[in-house]
Amino acid sequence: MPKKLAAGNWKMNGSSASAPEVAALLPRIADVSCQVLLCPPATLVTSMKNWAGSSDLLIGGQDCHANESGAHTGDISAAMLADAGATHVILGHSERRADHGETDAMVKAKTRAAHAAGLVAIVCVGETEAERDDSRALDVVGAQIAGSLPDGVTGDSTVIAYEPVWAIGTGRTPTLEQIGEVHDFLRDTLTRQLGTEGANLRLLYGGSVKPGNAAEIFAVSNVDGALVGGASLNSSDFSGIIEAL
Ligand code: G2H
Repeated sequence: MPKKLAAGNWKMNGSSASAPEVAALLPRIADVSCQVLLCPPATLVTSMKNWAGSSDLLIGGQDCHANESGAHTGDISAAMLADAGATHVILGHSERRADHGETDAMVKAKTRAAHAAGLVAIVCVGETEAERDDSRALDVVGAQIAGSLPDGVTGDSTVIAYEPVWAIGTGRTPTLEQIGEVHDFLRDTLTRQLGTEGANLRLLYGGSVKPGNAAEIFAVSNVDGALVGGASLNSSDFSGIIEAL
């Protein structure tokens, strides 16, 4: 199993004025045993790489195009992210699926492109509130996993983030039992499909993770880290989460 992972998703936030916030994070992550990753907007990937200096802070993108290059105005490729200093990319976040109509097939193509560029793909899955109320959470994430992962996935190349859509940015989190049920299901499914590599894939929980709930979430079986949105924008909140991992 690769190291546990604390990943921050800055979404559409941050600017050159964010440098001091990143600088404040660096001493807090100097001695932690997990990997720490920040995914700023693409405009900040290279700057953040420079702000990280010789620290262990990893930098990632929030999306990439499935093609390597070409006539795709406004898009960026996985190779461009790697060239800018990224080692990871978030793919299939529910905000991309909702705002840009991303399907499982599109996420699969993007994941393949990320792997080809040497990036670790963080593939997001999660049910809506209506799907959970309808007792379909496991069916939905199972179908997303089946449709979004290309052949050849390994524990080093891919991370799965379970993010129930109704918990994202809302301050609401599932019960620990609900998180455990989905993560155990994901582990069983992936191990059945991929053998040892499925057992080695890191499973992150995402959705309103805060310093106050991180420790209890990280104690749930098969939770190997977190994908953190709002709380990753503040170095003190994010380091509080990292220190709980
Ligand atoms: C879920 C999460 C980060 P937040 O989107 O990906 O955001 O922690 O703000 O709920």
